[in-house]
Amino acid sequence: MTPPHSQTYSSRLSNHTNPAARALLQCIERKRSNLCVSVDVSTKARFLEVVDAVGPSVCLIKTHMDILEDFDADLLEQLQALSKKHDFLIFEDRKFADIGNTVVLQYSKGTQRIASWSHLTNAHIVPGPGIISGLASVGLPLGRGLLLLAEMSSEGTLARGEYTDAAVRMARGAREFVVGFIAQRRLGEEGEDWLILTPGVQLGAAGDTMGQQYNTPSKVVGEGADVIIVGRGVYAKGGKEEVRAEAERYRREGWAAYEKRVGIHKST
Ligand code: 5BU
Repeated sequence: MTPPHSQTYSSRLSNHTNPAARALLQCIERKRSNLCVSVDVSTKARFLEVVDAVGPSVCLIKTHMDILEDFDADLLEQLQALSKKHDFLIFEDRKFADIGNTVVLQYSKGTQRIASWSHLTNAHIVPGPGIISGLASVGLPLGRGLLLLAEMSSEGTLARGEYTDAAVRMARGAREFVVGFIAQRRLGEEGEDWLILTPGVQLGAAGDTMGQQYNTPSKVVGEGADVIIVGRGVYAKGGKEEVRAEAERYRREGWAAYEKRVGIHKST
C-alpha cells in the first residue's frame, strides 16, 4: 500500500472501518479542510459565536467543555445544531487518564455525557490498555472513535521516544476503536494508516509563556499531520468577522500543505 503520508484523504477511506474516522475523512474531502479549531473560551455566548464563525472552514471543532462557566444542555444542543448547519464533527479533548471503570462513567455520565455528542475523544496511555477497553465499551456501540496521546506539543513533555512507541503498540491492540494519535508527526509502520491530529499550530508565533510550542501548518502537515489543530491563532484576534477570516486563512494554508504533500499541484 502507498504510505498514508502520500495518499489522498478519500483514498484512505478504505483503510478505515471506524464510523467516526470515516466521517472525518469524508468531511475533510467534502469541505477541502483539514482544519480543526480548538474553541477554548469560557462563556457560552463567545463559544457559540466562535463556532458559528469558523464553522464553514473546519472539518472538526475541538472542545474543552469543562472550561465553560455557563455550560448547560442547551449549549450542547446548539453545538450539535451548528455541527449540522456547517457540516463538521466534534472532538472533546478530554484526555481521559484513569482506570477503565472510572473512564466508563466519565465518558458516559455526569453533567456532560461526552459520548452522547462527541464523535472523537482522546486518552492518555498511562493507565495501560484498560482505559481503551473501558472507553470502547461506551464509544464503539455509538460509532465513536478514540485518539491516543502519543506526543504533546508542550516543552519538556515526557511523551516521547519509548512512550510514543508504546502508544502505537497499544493502539494496534484496539484497531476498531483507536483511529489515530495526537502527535507532532506521522506514526506507525508502512502499511498502517493512523489519523494524525496535531496541536501546537500557529502562524507567526513560536509559543506562549507557559510552554506551548508552535509550528506552522506547512511544517506539521509536511511531517504527517492529517488535521491541524489551531486555537488562539484563530479566535484570539477579536470579533466574528476577524475570527471567520483567520479560520479561512488556516484552512487554505493547511489544504495547500496537504496538496503539496500528496503531489496535487493546485490550490484553493
Ligand atoms: P492553542 O491556543 O492553539 O495553543 O491551543 C491548543 C489546544 O490544543 C489547547 O486546547 C490544548 O489543550 C490542546 N493541546 C495542545 O496544545 N498540545 C497538546 O499536546 C495536546 C493538546 Br494533547
